[in-house]
Amino acid sequence: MANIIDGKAVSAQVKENIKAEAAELKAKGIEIGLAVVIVGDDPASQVYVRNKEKACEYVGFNSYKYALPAETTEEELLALVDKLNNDDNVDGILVQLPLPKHLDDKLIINNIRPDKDVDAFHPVNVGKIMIGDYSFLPCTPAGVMELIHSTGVVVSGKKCVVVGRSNIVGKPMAMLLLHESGTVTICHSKTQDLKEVCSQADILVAAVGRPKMITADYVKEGAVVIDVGMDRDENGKLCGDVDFEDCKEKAGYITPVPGGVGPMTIAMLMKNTLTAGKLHKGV
Ligand code: BQF
Repeated sequence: MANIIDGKAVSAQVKENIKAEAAELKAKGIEIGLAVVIVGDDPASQVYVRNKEKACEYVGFNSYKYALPAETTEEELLALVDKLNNDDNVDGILVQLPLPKHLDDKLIINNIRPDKDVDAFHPVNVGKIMIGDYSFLPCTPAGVMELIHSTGVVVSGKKCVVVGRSNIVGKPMAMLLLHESGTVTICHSKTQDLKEVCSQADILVAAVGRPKMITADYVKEGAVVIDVGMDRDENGKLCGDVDFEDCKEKAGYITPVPGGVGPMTIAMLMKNTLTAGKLHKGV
């Protein structure tokens, strides 16, 4: 039976440290603020935004929620982003993705001030990640790294396989593993012999968005298996990209869904917001 990586516990520890630091800053009169913008009424996005607000409240940040109707125009959204860019109470700006189809994610992100871009999606921050010179790490890959560290398994020299090549998870994930000297393979829908490639991995990160596609035959005995998926199974129940029940005996360490990567994403957002706040306030 693998060790189950408790993302809730690891994230609680991260948030505890941030809470202590936020309290110290508050004693010096410095408050940290995160603006969260949500457009439309996608139910999953609403849950995620709620999680972010709750985390802010827990660690002692001010959170400013902007819930805009689905019909919001590009001009209106850009005007809000501009206002937040220039608001000294706002250290971090997060525009919840995906946006409704008539709004261009890329255009909106490009207009967020890079030093307030706590998701690290702005091209300036993406570029900084490539060269290993960053203030913000993208929240989900950063959370995955923390979970890997929590196992005590060292990345250096290990075979790492990332399944999925999105700009939000797969690509930056591969880069962070590379920064720690992993030997990294990125797999995707055109990869041949995917099972064979995955089953060589000492560290396997699944971020494809296909429910339970990673079964035990994709997993090397004793591997670290990290599941970034937020999928629904045939009964509409939340599950990951990894078939947890099938893999849990073979893996050395494995994350559950829920309670694995998800809580870490939120904790890393709080970490980035603290970093942004300290930068802005010259701490
Ligand atoms: C948990 C996200 C896909 C697309 C856009 C805790 C979250 C999820 C799960 C959460 C996610 C996923 C977020 C759990 C934020 C992670 O207990 O397992 C927290 O709120 N997430 C997002 O903002 O946008 C997404 C996944």
